Amino acid sequence: MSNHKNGQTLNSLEKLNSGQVRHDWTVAEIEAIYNQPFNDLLFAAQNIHRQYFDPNQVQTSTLLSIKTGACPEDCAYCPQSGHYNTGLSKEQLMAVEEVISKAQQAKKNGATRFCMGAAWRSPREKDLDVVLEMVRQVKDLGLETCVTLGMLTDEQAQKLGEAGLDYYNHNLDTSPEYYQQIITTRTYKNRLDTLQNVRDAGINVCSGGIIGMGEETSDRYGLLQQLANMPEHPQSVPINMLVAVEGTPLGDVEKLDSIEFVRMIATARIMMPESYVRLSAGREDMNEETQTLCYLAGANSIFYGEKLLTTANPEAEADMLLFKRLGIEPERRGLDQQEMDQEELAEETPKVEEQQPAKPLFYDATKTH
Ligand code: SAM
Ligand code: DTB
Ligand code: SF4
Repeated sequence: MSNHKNGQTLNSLEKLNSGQVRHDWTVAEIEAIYNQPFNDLLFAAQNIHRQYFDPNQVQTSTLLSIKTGACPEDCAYCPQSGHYNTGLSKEQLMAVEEVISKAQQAKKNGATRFCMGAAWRSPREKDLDVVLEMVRQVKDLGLETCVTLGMLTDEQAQKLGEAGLDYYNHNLDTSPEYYQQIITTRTYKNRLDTLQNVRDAGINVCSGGIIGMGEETSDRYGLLQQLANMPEHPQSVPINMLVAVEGTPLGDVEKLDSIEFVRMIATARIMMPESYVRLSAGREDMNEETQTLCYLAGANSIFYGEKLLTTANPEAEADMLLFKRLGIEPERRGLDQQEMDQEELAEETPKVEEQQPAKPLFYDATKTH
């Protein structure tokens, strides 16, 4: 039996768990969803997930850091901030050809989206021109494109939209209240303005946050409230578990309880039923059972490939092996129709060796060899 004390509580929780697309969530409602008994929470999240998505498909994105380190911002979690000494070697903006060759590799490994990240406060015009070319050429490979470049002006967002960018990643990271403890070099409002510019340019929004930064649970509710009460839910919601990097102010923060992480995923799924919820950074430190619970809780997107931006991610092979054990298929939606047709044809056409007469299953002792 669940611990619902009376019919009233049950009814209101049932309503909250119903999978309605809403933009007026209160903190009390989010708290009630997040803290309900774990089995009830996962059941509700999985139910909603099934109303909106194929429960056995997960979208796969590969990340590449196209410009690494020496960032002027002071984000307390980030190994790339120039304010902290994390021993990271800095790299200038990569050449277009190099990025394209990495994208081709990612596609060969089965990713459908290629995300390019730059350690900038905001892009300079001449750098943006190079990124625009990367976006065009990655798109030409038949991959979905995503970039994360820091703050954008209206004009910069428009240019990215015109280049055909599919997603822009810009995280709110935490609640407005906890934000000041994490970043002082730009405001929460700056972030919301960039997201507005991205939306206005017709680009899909990828926005989420990080948990395990020493925040209160109320900060997690606050983050979810900000995300879900936007005029449109972000099409993609990355939930990162802090990767604690030595040398950053959060380098020795206490590790988050994995059940709390799963609760966060499930609550995001319930509040933003149409959005892809991405099980993002932190998987390297998560066992397979926790990741499995995240999929059950409605996570349906991952970063795929052995590296995030500067830190480790599980090997692609290990992810595929877990998918196989779980009967999960990588989503193919990001591919263009022609490629999906080709894949289908390849599946339908038996390979030459499959057309040979079947070998006898047993050794036939009546025959002389
Ligand atoms: N500089 C750009 C910006 O901050 O918007 C783009 C790159 S930045 C690395 C992208 C996101 O990565 C951050 O907003 C943060 O949410 C996430 N991130 C960075 N370091 C992380 C860490 N150590 N653990 C988890 N997530 C992290
Ligand atoms: C997001 O939400 N997580 C990704 C991506 N968006 C750009 C980045 C994770 C970075 C983890 C630390 C690192 O590898 O540097
Ligand atoms: Fe710079 Fe982005 Fe890292 Fe902040 S999160 S320090 S803006 S690279």
